[in-house]
Amino acid sequence: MVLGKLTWEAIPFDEPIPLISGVAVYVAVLAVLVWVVVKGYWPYLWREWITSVDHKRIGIMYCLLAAVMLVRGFIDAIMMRAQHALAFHAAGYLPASHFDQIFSAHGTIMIFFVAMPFVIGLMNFVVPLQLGVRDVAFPTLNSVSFWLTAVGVLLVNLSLVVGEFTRTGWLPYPPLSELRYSPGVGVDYYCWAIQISGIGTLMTGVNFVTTILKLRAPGMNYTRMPMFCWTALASSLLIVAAFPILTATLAMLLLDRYLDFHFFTDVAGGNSMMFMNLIWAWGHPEVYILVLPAFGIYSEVVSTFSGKPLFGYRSMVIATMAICIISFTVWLHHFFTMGAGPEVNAVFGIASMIIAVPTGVKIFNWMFTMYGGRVRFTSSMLWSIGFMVSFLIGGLTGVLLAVPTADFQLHNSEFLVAHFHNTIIPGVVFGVFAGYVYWFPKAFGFVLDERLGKWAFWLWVVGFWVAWAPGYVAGLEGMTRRLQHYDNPAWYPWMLLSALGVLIILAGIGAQIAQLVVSIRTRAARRDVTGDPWDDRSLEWATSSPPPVFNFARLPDVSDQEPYWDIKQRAREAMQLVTPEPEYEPIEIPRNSPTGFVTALFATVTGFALIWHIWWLVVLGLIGAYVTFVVFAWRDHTELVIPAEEVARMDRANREARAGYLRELAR
Ligand code: HEM
Ligand SMILES: [Cu+2]
Repeated sequence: MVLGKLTWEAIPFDEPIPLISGVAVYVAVLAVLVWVVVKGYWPYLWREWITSVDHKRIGIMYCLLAAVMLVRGFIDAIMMRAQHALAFHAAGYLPASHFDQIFSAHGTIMIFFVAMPFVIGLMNFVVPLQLGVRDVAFPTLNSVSFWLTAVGVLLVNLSLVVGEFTRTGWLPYPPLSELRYSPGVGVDYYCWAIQISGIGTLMTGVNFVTTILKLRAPGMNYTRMPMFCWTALASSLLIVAAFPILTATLAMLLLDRYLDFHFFTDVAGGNSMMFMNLIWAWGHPEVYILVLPAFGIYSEVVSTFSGKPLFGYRSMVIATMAICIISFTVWLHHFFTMGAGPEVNAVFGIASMIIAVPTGVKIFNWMFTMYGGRVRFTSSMLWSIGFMVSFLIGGLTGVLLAVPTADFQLHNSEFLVAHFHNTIIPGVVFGVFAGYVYWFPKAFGFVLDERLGKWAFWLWVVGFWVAWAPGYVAGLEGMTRRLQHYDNPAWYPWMLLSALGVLIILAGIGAQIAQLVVSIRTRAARRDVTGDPWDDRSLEWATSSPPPVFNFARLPDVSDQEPYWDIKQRAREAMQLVTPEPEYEPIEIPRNSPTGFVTALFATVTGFALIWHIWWLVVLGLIGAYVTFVVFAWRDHTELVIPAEEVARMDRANREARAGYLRELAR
């Protein structure tokens, strides 16, 4: 009674694979924590990272979280494709109940805890720097957002060891997800993890809309904003508009499960198709929440490494905002088979195809940016080119699926699964990888190893195609998705080939890990003292690497679209190496705050207690969260002020280091 539904039976002793792997992960995490404490790093971690409200630090933590979860989600993928390779005329090695949890966990983790935090992490790190400002609009809220995302991650991983994860797929469709058919805690783990992290994401959206609309360097009007900021704005607007729908929909499902409501039950007046409509009213915009910022990254990278301004800046902005709106008008293509009739299906089919138009505009813009430029094939440029070629095919198969008659055949097949991996891996994952190698020197002050970076790229692209081209074929041959085993000999060779592809991707991830390790060990030789390792064009490169807490000693004056290129140009022309020293003023920055971390602790307790129906603990958790909120709201400390002399000292060091570089340029 005291512990609600929680008993010893919650520990899956009869399913050794998740139990052992889960325990291993937790032991590893604990070992790292003990090591941190023993070595005396805890105060540093606490002061510089955990309680940090600096957008750069928060951005880096988001990316780290995403990278770790990418490995976790990828292990799930290996397990699924291994099962598909073994389970022809056989049971394979994964029992059905475990296989179901794996594809559900893989999808959930990859979308919510890899793609989202990676994109949001890069937005966090880059946007304020590109806008030429000191931080986001609400720095402490930003930290709360991050920590709530971490709670979601924690809960999903906890389900490995205590209880179970959902078996309903990455979106918990009723009636299967209703209490009657899913009586365990799996769906509850899913729902509370997504509810808690979803609140964090919504606050991120609010934060970035406010930041981009209200905080920009003097002179940076909308037509001078870098493309990445535009796409971050579009993505944040979509978050603000779409995430409340997700939260409300899952809240209704939770009401069904906890309080016997009948929103989606198919009895007592409920309607499960209502869930499909609502969840995809969030779900399709979600696709663009992820991919638009990736398009922004490609825009920055392609322009930098072609040595030219972005071709068709205005058409790019218009295309981005058009996608932003059209993405809300296509949700029904996820369930053409619902039976809404040919007219409705035709409308949504055509709307879905229309989205391909602005996307096509973008592809042409990137190609024209490269055309006639001096293209440097660095690894971030390779990711961008690999994206253009691969994404084109993913987009085209999407247009195919948007034809309702074709979709009646292909929906829920491996063809569909191949299609969306074909958009999300080259579209989003390659994008964040491009951003990672591109902005890494800005974050850490040294450049990543390019040779291993190129290895990683080639292994990933080849692996991607070997893993997913077979999916298209198997799907056309009638293989449905989420199959734990099968008897059709036509599919078998394709599943073997796909498993080989997954191994090649594994080698690609290995190359990325090696790249990071090697680069850290040889960092002294890879130092970037110029702050501008790629001969770049936008403002984040105008400050040192890594940037000081306050980003810019004086906010830059912006007079056109490529302010930093301008500064360098003027230096070249006037042979004027260093601008006269500005008058330094004291800079106020927000103080560190444990609010985010403490809120997350209480959110974890509350979430866990809700999942297991431990009501007294729910009450305690909520009171704790409320008290945290009140304490933060009543704080009366002043912000931290960095005195002018200190600013001057830091900035002079930076100017000195760059002077040599500018002198080179002026030659
Ligand atoms: C890195 C390489 C990846 C591989 C090899 C892979 C493999 C797979 C496989 C085998 C399935 C199940 C197919 C089936 O139903 O038969 C799957 C499902 C899925 N994957 Fe991936 N995946 C990868 C990356 C990603 C990424 C990056 C994302 C998203 C950001 C993602 C999102 C999903 C989703 C949403 C599902 C559907 C889960 C469900 O059925 O509910 N995957 N993936
Ligand atoms: Cu869609």
